[in-house]
Amino acid sequence: MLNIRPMGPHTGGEITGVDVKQLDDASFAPIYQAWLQYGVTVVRDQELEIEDFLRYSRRFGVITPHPSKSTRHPDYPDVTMLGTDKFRADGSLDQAIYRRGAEGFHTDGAYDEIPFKATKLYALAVPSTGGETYFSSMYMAYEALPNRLKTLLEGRNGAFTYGGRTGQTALLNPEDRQEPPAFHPMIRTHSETGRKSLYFDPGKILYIEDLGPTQSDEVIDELVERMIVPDAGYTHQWRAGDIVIWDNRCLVHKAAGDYPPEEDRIHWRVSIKEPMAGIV
Ligand SMILES: O=C(O)CCC(=O)C(=O)O
Ligand SMILES: [Fe+2]
Repeated sequence: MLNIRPMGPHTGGEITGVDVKQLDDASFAPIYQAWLQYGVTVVRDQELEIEDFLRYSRRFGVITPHPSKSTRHPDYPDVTMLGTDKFRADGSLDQAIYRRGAEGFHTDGAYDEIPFKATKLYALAVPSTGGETYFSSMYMAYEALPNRLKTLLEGRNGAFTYGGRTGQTALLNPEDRQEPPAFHPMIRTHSETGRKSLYFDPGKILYIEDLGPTQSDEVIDELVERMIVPDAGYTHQWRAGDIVIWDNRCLVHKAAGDYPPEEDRIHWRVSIKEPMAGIV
């Protein structure tokens, strides 16, 4: 029987007693609602083929191939492989693969004009220790901002690129490294919940529009300090067969990146967007 329970004080929900391959619309509805409520949910104990994973993922939106072409699944370009090929031919560890997503809290896809609504992972192999994923609510980060910052950021866009101010683009092909920035409101109203959140990614933001470079950098530094607030988090401990999906519109996340490198930690991943206005 379908069971949904909270995993953290505000963020994170666990769904058990379901086979996502056999879900009709009526049974999917509470799962989607729980996802909107908790921001990140895990469905445990799933046995999926890649087509099952894609089919279930399409219930959440439009799957979009990730710009990192070198880590796409060879037969399914919509699927990114996480954690495979992490050793180079000479035996050295490729840190860009091993520590992917571990550099800091971030939201996926902010460099795109239509940023990612959701990211979904399916765990094929998990290490015996470490390798967690951390999440934190940006609704709560927004609510905790001083009024001075709420006022300053309201109606103002941030400029975002894949490599941000440090220009780290190791996983992109050279021809894909020079994309123009995408602009998004720093205070974002969620299209489904109507709640306001802070939309911020320290690794991808270049500047905040209409502030001079000095003030822009100062505000970015302050937001780094303020983006993670007490009780807003959830730490996911992976089990093989977990499907985890998070809402990039109102959550940031980060991989722990600290598992024993000789062990496997392998996921399929899809990036999911909202349908474009006018296209059903
Ligand atoms: O591997 C993880 O735990 C998360 C990696 C990440 O940031 C992502 O897939 O977007
Ligand atoms: Fe990520």
